[in-house]
Amino acid sequence: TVEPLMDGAVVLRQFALPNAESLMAGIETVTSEAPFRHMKTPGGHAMSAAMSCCGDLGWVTDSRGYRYQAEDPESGRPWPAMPAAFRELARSAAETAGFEGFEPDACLINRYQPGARMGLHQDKDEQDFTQPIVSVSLGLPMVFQFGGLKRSERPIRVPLGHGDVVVWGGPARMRYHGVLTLKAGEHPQTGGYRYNLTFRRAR
Ligand code: MD3
Ligand code: FE
Repeated sequence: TVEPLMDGAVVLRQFALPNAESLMAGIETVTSEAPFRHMKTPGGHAMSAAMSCCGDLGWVTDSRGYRYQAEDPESGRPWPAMPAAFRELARSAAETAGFEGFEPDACLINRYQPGARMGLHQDKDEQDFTQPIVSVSLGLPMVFQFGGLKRSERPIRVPLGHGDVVVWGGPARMRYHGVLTLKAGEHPQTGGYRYNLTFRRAR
């Protein structure tokens, strides 16, 4: 079902459910080459979510700032290739939401353990804001916060669960967003974690 969230944003409930096993296998393959790590923000704080990336470009943060780059800074090697199952899911979700021909060049993998969160922020390190962002939730449920174009605007809360996919584009692309603190739990496919795949066109 296509559930409009706000102008430019739709939730595709359980859209990724049939592919959940292959997505989890993809996460396993990618993170065996580029292990999860807690990157540091320019302010020196460790991100509470552990991250890895795949595709031509990966998102990184360190003392120098936020950016996309082709190499994993931990190994100096290119990021692992984006698994075909990832690419195809992102493309079909975008198409279902009305964005034809989405070809992500970057996939950020976030892994949340209980207590992890992501504060309100905008995604603005990409070059083309006409391209949508596709996000896939796997494992433990969490509450997503979706705000306005200014941080001061009060966000709405959207619960997201295993297999839910959200597509953000057009007027929703620059909205502030974040996730509330993950509560402890146990999920049959992911154990004590929540994973989020975020597909982007970075360049
Ligand atoms: C709404 N991740 O990695 S994904 C991020 O659940 C990030 O891990 C969150 O925000 C997570 O940057 C949320 C959903 C998301 C991603 C990009 C957006 C929502 C967005 C860009 C604009 C508006
Ligand atoms: Fe974000």
